[in-house]
Amino acid sequence: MRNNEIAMVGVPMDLGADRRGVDMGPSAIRYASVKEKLAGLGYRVKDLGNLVVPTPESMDAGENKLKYMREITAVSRELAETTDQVVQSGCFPLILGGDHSIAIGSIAGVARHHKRMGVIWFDAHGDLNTSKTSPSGNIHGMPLAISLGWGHPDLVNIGGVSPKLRPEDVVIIGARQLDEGERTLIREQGIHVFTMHDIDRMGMGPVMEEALQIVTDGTDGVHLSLDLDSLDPVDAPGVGTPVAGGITYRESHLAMEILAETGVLTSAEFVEVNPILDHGNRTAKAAVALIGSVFGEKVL
Ligand code: 6HN
Ligand code: MN
Ligand code: MN
Ligand code: MN
Repeated sequence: MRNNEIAMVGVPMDLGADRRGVDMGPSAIRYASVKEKLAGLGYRVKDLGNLVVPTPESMDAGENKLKYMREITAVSRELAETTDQVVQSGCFPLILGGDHSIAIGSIAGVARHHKRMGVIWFDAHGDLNTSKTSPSGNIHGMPLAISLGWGHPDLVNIGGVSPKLRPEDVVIIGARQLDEGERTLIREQGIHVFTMHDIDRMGMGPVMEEALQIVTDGTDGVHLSLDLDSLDPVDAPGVGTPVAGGITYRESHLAMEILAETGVLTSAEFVEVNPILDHGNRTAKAAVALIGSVFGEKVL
């Protein structure tokens, strides 16, 4: 990052998920004062505004196994160009979602600047489905698989080369709801997953230490993709696919604080904030607090 500069881009995407409202995530995060938070930490923040995403009601979902693939492909291409340019300009890309399908584009763009990139994926889910294994046909359940090169050619080839990531460079943290096909893939490909069970047993500190070792081993950049549904629904109720028994408020902050201390991150996104399902913008506030921690906010 040059001169402590962050470029923020909102992606009001809800075509990848079943429930409307996540398109308002970027607004809710801005309303929760993300820019002020970062400015207070000494960063210069450029808000690039939102990308344009078509409205689902104005379109046909298309193929049932890959809903809105055409539109998601178009937005992902644009987002890949945007994150690519942000990195080129020397700024740190901070992407605000939007449903998790936006990770396809953000990763495609930033990956151009790395020979090998690690990814830390906080999520209740695996997001490792393909059209063959998906129970829903929703593309927000597929972005990690797509970045690893598994999925429809139009999606995996966004931004040029595929795959963007290697399985051994990816860590999923907070998983507690995986589909059968995802479990098979995780086993076959040896993807590192720290489930809630692992977090309970080991504690978040040791989990993060192991995770960091994995994503930095042989890589030259690390992307953080944080789905707010990785947190417990008590602390982040405003998400489309909540799953009980998640990461606590403090555990999530500890994880971000450890990331801040190591300084390895080269890009980040915060996704799946759904203000319609939220209570008093609590989830967007949690996202902004986490953004503060990952950019170095300290108590003392
Ligand atoms: N997310 N595994 C389920 C599916 O439909 O593929 C849920 C996916 C949720 C995706 O929360 O980003
Ligand atoms: Mn997700
Ligand atoms: Mn999720
Ligand atoms: Mn490795």
